[in-house]
Amino acid sequence: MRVLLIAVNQEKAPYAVAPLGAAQLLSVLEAEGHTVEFLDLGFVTRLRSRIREVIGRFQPRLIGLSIRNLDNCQYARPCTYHQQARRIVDIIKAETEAPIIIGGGAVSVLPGELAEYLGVNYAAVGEGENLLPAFIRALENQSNPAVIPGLLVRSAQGLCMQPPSFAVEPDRLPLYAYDRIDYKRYFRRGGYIGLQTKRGCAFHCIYCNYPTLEGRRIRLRSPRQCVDDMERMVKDTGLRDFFFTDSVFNWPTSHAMAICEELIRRRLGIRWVAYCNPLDLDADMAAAFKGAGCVGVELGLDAVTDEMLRNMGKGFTRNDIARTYRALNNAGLPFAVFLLFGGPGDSFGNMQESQRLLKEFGKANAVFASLGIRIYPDAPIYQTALQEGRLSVQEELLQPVYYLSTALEADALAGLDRLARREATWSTPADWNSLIVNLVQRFLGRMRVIPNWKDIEAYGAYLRRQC
Ligand code: B12
Ligand code: SF4
Repeated sequence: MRVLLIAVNQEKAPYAVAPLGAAQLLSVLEAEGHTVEFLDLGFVTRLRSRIREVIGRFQPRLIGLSIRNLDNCQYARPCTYHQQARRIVDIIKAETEAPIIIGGGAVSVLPGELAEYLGVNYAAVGEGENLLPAFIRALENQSNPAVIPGLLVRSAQGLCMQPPSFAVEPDRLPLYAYDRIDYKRYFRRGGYIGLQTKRGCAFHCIYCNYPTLEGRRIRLRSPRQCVDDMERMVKDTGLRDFFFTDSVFNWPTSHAMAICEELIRRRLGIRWVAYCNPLDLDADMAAAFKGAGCVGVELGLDAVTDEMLRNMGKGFTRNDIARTYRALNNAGLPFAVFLLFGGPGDSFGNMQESQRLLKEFGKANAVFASLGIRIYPDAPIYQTALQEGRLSVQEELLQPVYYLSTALEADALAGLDRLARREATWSTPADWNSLIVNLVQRFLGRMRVIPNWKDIEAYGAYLRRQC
């Protein structure tokens, strides 16, 4: 079948992120013998004419839209992106009657709401590698698609959906179609080559919707296969900077260590960054990371005190954080810490204590502190918010709703900003949203200074005076 895959651009989204999911589906569909045209709207300015031109020339029988983001998840300055997706759907509908199926991170989070808002009849929840070929078969055979796991069907009778199966085995997947992504352009905007080494996350953070996106069962792509993929992409593109897009790269530990060993053995000269968890990030792992080309670790701590770590369901303690600080500093690995204040039981006193503790643990290159938890229907915090009467079941979550502990409701943002001003490495949404910081980030991206947060201390204080 002739399938047009469109990766919806997020004009105002932070960072330039290549459409990994859509490119993965492209390679799967081509392997099954379909003819696929790929349109990444990431850098397209004249949307209407570009979409019209492609549809006119290619005459697709099916259009798949990959929608990554709902919004920027920032309580301080919320910005929603679904309006852009609607504009694109309207342009498509004016050109063709081919069925439209939507998928991607944003769709998995709120499939019914997005299908209604966009006026499309098919939405995919979770991974698309089995779902999309099955959907095409159903269209070709004129059979009922409503039985396909993970597919939401919208009809005159309402919405009906089968739960997703999360049955994809990463090792069986062909490498995603990196050659159809204009990576050089993404690199000029500070981007990386993305690579996923596994699916699933076994942790239970109270605000997290990742189980809806990838499931809980951890499914690995073998270390050898991952490094084969990297080697191939380096050879073909000449680019060497990677971002491991796993929710937690260093878990399971043995998998992360095996990838490092393979990278060390092959000496590919690769630089990489990954999200990590402090649970098992000790001296041995830090040394392996360093040897394998890691240039930055992004630590998703959210909280620091044991009480708030427990309340947020993080599964590690402040002692684990202290050990990871020591290990990363001793290995000379740059790292950034991500904090998320405002969870159940949080208070200004806890924010101050968190800052004191982190200082005691040592030095991080950057600390990104934000406030307010975006509520998603499948995350445990949704139930807490309902029980506490902060949300009603009818609440429209396409417009972001944030959880904020009662003790932090008044003046919390200003309080966080004041706290951040005490440390040159700390920043808050007030900094990230400033024009000058964004210009500096763009410049660093263009110069390929990665990760762009590693020298924040050097210019952070100066930038603050300008903001
Ligand atoms: C890695 C990551 C990042 C990295 C990306 C690094 C890189 N170079 O790629 C960084 C740190 C830069 C980042 C930034 C942001 N991110 Co992010 N990120 C992720 C993460 C963990 C993985 C994304 C990924 O690559 N997955 C691997 C690919 C293969 O999967 P996929 O794209 O989802 O595609 C699969 C399915 O969705 C489906 N599918 C996709 N398209 C289609 C289309 C059709 C037709 C069908 C049928 C199926 C389908 O099939 C694909 C294959 O199985 C996800 C969470 C998650 N676990 O998914 C969040 C996630 C995508 N991010 C999110 C957000 C919010 C952001 C930011 C806005 C955060 C911020 N304020 O800075 C920015 C936006 C950046 C941008 N320009 O888009 C949200 C988006 C939803 C939402 N809440 O709006 C997610 C889902 C996390 C969450 N909490 O909900 N992110
Ligand atoms: S926040 Fe990260 S570690 Fe926690 S459940 Fe979600 S993906 Fe897993």
